Amino acid sequence: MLTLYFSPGSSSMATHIALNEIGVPFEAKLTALHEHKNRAPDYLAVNPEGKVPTLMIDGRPLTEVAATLWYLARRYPEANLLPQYGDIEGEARVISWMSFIASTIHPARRTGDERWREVFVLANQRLGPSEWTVDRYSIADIHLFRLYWRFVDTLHPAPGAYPNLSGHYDRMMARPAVQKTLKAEAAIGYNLPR
Ligand SMILES: N[C@@H](CCC(=O)N[C@@H](CS)C(=O)NCC(=O)O)C(=O)O
Repeated sequence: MLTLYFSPGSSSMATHIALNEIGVPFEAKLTALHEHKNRAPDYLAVNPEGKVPTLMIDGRPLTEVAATLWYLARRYPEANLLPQYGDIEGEARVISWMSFIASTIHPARRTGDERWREVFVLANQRLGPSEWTVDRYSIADIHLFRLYWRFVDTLHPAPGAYPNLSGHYDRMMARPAVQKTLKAEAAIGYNLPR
């Protein structure tokens, strides 16, 4: 049994998209950040760091977006959320992107808008004209999309400022699993800090 602790529009959106891509049944537990539910004792017992997402796997907590995505992609290979099985270099490129996203892109928002814009210049260059981050659609695209979605929604970059990311965003938005996730989370309400 899978349970996702989530707060709309936050990092947990990436895991939520992956669950919808796979189509596996899961329980969604709202852990609203604006209500500080992530600091409640019952949630701290699940994840002492008080961050979302946490994915419970038969009662065992798995934290960190990248790990939850990797777990889902590996457990449900039929969803094709990783490069071809056995493509070691392809898998390493997925890890490279997700490490870059988690360690460079994600913390940038807290540093300030200038740094936030700067990391997406890097991501735009890194993506280049490719359709997806690594060969075919993968969990790295889901991870990247969640953060770029947040950036677009907050800073509204000028059209053409990040042409490669903008194309990637459009391709992501065209995916039924992304639409399903955005609709479900918007219906609850984003309520995210600036
Ligand atoms: N390194 C974590 C970061 C998760 C994270 O920062 N989550 C934020 C929401 S986007 C959170 O839960 N913040 C609440 C808090 O820090 O109190 C991951 O990749 O999962």
